[in-house]
Amino acid sequence: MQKIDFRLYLITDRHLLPPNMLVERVKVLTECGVKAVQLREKDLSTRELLNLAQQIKNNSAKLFINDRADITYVANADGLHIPEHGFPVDEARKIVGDKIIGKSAHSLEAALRAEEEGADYVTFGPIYDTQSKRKYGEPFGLDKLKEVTQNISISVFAIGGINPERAKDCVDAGASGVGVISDLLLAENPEFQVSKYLSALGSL
Ligand code: TZP
Repeated sequence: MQKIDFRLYLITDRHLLPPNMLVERVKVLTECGVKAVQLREKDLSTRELLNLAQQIKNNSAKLFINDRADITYVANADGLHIPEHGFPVDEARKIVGDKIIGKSAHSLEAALRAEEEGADYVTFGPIYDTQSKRKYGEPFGLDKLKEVTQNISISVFAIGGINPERAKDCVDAGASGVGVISDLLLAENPEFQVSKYLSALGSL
């Protein structure tokens, strides 16, 4: 199993930012201490996504690609993140070998299945209300998070409506870390915001 050596996991959504700002924003956040980034831009062409991946790859953080084993391989990213109903992990490994593979889980059953398939981590959520609540469904809350963290042994990243205070509560519920979109991408003071997360999450 691959070692997950980060607690703060930035997930992208370029639509939250002004046009063409994503690469710069990710660069700033990684310079502030974000150690893992998932490129989650589901509406880009293969060529556009590859281009973005290659630009973001130059940062010091680990790079994960959402749902695209081919781009993970070609861009030599560090890992692949598979949606709940995406490739089974063992099939994805035919393309990405022993790179890190994570999977989204929206239930305990899905988290158990991901672990059994050989995923290195899961994201579980939404834990809290998110800005785009309808898109991600009703929030699960900390009790459901706890149920997942108590029943699987791979790393669990809590996702959905996370902020630094909530990150601490998620870790207390057994999460290894948190996946964050808007609270990092839209932070007015990225350095301060990242430092709040890093102190809330603690060291590995
Ligand atoms: N999966 C569950 S909630 C979510 C995803 C991708 C979005 C989280 O976004 P935010 O802005 O960090 O609440």
